Amino acid sequence: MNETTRDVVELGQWFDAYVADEKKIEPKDWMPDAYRKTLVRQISQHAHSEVIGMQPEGNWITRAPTLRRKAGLLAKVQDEAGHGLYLYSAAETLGVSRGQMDDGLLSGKDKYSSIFNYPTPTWADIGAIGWLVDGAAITNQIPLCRCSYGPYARAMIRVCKEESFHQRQGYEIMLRLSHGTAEQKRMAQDALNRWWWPAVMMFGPSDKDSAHSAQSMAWRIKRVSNDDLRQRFVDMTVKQADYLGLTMPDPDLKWNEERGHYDIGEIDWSDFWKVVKGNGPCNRQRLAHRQKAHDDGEWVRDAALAHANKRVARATRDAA
Ligand code: FAQ
Repeated sequence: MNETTRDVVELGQWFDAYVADEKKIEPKDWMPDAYRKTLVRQISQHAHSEVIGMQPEGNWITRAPTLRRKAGLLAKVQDEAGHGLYLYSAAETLGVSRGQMDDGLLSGKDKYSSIFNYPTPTWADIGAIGWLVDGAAITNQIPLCRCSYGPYARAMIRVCKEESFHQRQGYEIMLRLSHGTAEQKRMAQDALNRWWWPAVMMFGPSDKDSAHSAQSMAWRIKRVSNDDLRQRFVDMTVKQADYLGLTMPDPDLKWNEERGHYDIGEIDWSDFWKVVKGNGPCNRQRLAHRQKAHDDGEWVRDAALAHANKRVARATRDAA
């Protein structure tokens, strides 16, 4: 074993013990290359999801039924932009630039959550997204507050607080619609029918097919497996649907006394992979819209950079 290899082995042992002791890894700490790469992949995908995730709901800001609903939705969509920023900043601490991440998204190389490739044809979709999509996001993100990487874990604490407000505003929309006129109840049921399975799939492939889970759990990046998170979401959401008086679009859904959980029907994984690979109902539209926003924002980036360069030049001159 040469000196360098021995150092890496020792550092690796230090890293494993440190993480096992529930201590946080910070940007300047030593970390295995693969740990860094996994974090960059997951955090940047998460950031892209927040940013692309503004589009399905943004579609309804100008058409929200009341001023109160418009203000709530506007605040929610703005929050998602903020989540994207915290997450891009967390990923930058790992040595990747915002420009590299933008390129990854816009070139189609990087993934973002499958859930944001479905359309929002009615106002009830806004209720269903808040209730189901934010509900699933919180279920996934609460354990990430205990992630071994400090900047990601800390970003998640604030994100979860805001997602909790989002989930409630969505559920309240569903409550009003499902207790409203027959037409409103029909809209709420239709939205649930269309969003349920995509929300169940958001947690990613089942544990046996999840390429990264075992290593990510060993490194304490992920704290709960995809299937266990999915089960938590199902158990919580079935009761909420009962309270709304809506029917889950799954004839095989039933309480399993022995397991103490709900069983669900078979998930159509072919539909999930079709969407993940770029062929869902709105994939192309979402990326084209993001590309246009990026192009339109070029002058803002140029102006910010020119301002920053001017400040650096002034500080250098003053210091001389
Ligand atoms: N969509 O081995 P695993 C939100 C990919 S934020 C697309 O299990 P991993 C807030 C996965 O990347 C929603 N791709 O992977 C909001 C991998 O491909 P790769 C986003 C998916 O990383 C609400 C491959 O499949 N949340 O909703 C999906 O261990 C309303 C194999 O999968 C996060 O990103 C999917 N659903 O576990 C915003 C949370 N699932 O990279 C606006 C953080 C899997 O090898 C409005 N992320 N894939 O090419 C995570 O917890 C994890 O990354 C998982 C996937 C659980 C998503």
